[in-house]
Amino acid sequence: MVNFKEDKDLNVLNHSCAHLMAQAVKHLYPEAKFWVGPVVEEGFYYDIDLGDKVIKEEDIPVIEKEMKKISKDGKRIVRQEISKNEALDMFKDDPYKVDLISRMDEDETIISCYSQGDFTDLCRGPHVESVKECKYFKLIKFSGAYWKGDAKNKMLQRIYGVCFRTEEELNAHLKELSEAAERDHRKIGKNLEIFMNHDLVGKGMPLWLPNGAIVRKQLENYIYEKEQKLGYKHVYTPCVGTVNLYKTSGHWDHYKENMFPMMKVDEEEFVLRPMNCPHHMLVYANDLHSYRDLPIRIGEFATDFRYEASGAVKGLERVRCMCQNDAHLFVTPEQIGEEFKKVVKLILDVYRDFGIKDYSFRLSLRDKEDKEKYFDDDEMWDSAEAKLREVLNDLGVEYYEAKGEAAFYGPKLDVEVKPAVGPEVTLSTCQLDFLLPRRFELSYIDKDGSKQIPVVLHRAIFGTFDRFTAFILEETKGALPLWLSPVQVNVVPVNNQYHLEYAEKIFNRLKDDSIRVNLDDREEKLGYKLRENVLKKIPYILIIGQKEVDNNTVSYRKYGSEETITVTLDEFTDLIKKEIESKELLNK
Ligand code: TSB
Ligand code: ZN
Repeated sequence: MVNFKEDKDLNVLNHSCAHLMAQAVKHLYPEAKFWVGPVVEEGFYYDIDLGDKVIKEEDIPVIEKEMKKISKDGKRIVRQEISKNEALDMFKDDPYKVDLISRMDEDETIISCYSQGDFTDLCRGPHVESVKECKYFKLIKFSGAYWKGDAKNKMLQRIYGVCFRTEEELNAHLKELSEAAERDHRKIGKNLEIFMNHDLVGKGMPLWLPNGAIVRKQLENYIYEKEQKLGYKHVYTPCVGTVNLYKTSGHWDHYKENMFPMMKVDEEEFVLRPMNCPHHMLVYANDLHSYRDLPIRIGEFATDFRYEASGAVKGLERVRCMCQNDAHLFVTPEQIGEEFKKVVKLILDVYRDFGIKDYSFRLSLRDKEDKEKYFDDDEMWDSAEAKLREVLNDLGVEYYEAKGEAAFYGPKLDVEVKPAVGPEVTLSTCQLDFLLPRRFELSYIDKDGSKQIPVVLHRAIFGTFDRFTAFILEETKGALPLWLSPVQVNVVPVNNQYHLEYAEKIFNRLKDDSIRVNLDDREEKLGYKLRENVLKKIPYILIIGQKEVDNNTVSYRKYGSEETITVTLDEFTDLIKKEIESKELLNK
C-alpha cells in the first residue's frame, strides 16, 4: 500500500487536497474552525471544529461535491509570507490558529500562508500550483478527535481523505482499501462471532464470545504445551498490585501514563497491573536459589490493563484489557545468550506452525544520549546489546536495529507485523533486563558460595492472546486451520424428513470423538446452507442425503474446494483427526 507521507509528490498533492477539503467545509459550514491538516501514511486528514455539528455519513458526498466544484474552478494556490503580528491579526477570529502562531518563534520562523480563492490557511507548504491538480480524491473516513489528542479537550471532527494524480491510481488504491477492510479482524471477528464490545463494559475491553473462547483456549493449550516442554513453570497471580509494588519495580515512575489510576481499598493503594514482571519477581524471591536451579522460567497467561488512547484502541489488536502469553526467565549472566537463543527459536517455531511469513525482527537499542529514559550503566547496556546481536547473527535471522526503542530496563527484540488496516504492531517480544532483579533484590548462590544477581528475560511469544488472535484472523482471512476452528465440521441433512435421523447419529458420533461439530437442521435449502458454510469458513461440511443413508457413508466438502468426497464415517474421522494433529494450514 502506498505511503503518502513518504512519497514526496503524493505528500504535496495530499496536503493541498487537505486545504481543498477545508475550503469546501468552510463553504458548507461557515462557522468551521480548523486545527491541523497533516499528511500521514494513509493520506491526509484535517481536524475541524464544527461547533456542535458532528459529521455523518451523508455529509461526506456533499463535501466531496463542493471540493469537485472548487477544483474545477481552478484557482491558483498562492504563497504569502508574513510576520508573526500580521499572522496573529489575520487569524484573530480563529483561536486554533492563534494557538499555533503564538507558539512560533518570532525571529526564526517565516510564517507562511497559502490562499486559494476565498480561502487562506496558515501553512508551511509546499503546495501544488492550482486546486485543479487535486482532481482524483476520495474522502475515506471520519471520526472524533480530541484537540491535541487530550481527552480533557474539545472533541473535533477529523475527516480523512486521499488524492492521486490519476483516476486509475485512485481506483486501484480504493480497491486495495476495500480488500483490506474485508480482511480487517474487526469485520471477520464479528462475522465469525469471535468477540464483541459493549459501551457498558468500556472502550478497549472486548468480550470473547463462545467461538473466540474456543480459539483462545486452543492457543493457550498449544503454547502451554510448548512451554512445558521447554521447562517453563506456570503460575496464577492477581491482576492488581499495590502502588508500592510498582514503585519498587520502577513502573510507577516510568510507565504511569500507561496505567489505570490508583484505587484505594481500606488503607491499601492498588493499581490494575499493566505488566506481570513485579509479581513474577516476587514468585522468584519466594525461594532461595542456587546457580544449579537456573534458568528458572515462570510463565503465566496474565491479564493486564493499560491506558491506551481512545483513538488507538482497535478491536482485539490494541485493547485496554489484555492477556499476555508472558514469562520471565531468570538466568545467570553466562546463560543470557543461550536462553535468548531458545526464545528466538521458539518464536520461529511458532511462526512456522502458523504459516506467518511476513514479519520483521527489530532489535531495539537505547539512545545513549537519553539519560532520562534509560538507566545509567553504559557497560551493562553495551554488553547486553552486543549479546543479542550476536545471537541473531548466529541464527542467521534478518533484523534491523532501532535506536531509542529499548525498554527503560534493557534492550529487546520485537517482532513487527503489518495488520490489514493501520500501522505495524509488535507481536512477539523478548526483553533483556538487568534492572528489575536489582530493584527486587533478587539473588542466587553461585558456585563459589557468593551471592549473585540473576538477569531476567521478559518474553511473550504470542504477545497477547488478543493481538495474536486479531493477527491470525487477518492472516487466514477467517479461514482458521482445523485445529483452531470453533466449528470443525458442519453436518447438513439434505432433507430433514428423510435424513435427519442419520445426520443426528453422525453428529453424535463425531461429538463423542471430541470433534467440534454442528448439526444444521434448519429448514433451509441445501444451497443456502452451503453458501453460509463458506461465509462462516467452517473447514468441513458433511452432506447427508439418501445415498449416504443407504450406504452408511458420509460425503464431505473441504473449505476452499468444490469437490465432494464420499467415505465411511471412520475414514472421515481418521482423516480429520490427522489433520487436527498436524495443525495443517487451510488454503486462504
Ligand atoms: C513480555 N513485561 C513484558 C513481558 O514480560 C511486557 O509487558 N512487554 S510488552 O509491554 O511489550 O507487552 C508484551 C506484548 O503485549 C507486546 O509485545 C504486544 O504484542 C502485546 N501488547 C502490548 N500492548 C497491547 C495492547 N494494548 N493490546 C494488545 N496487545 C498488546
Ligand atoms: Zn515482563
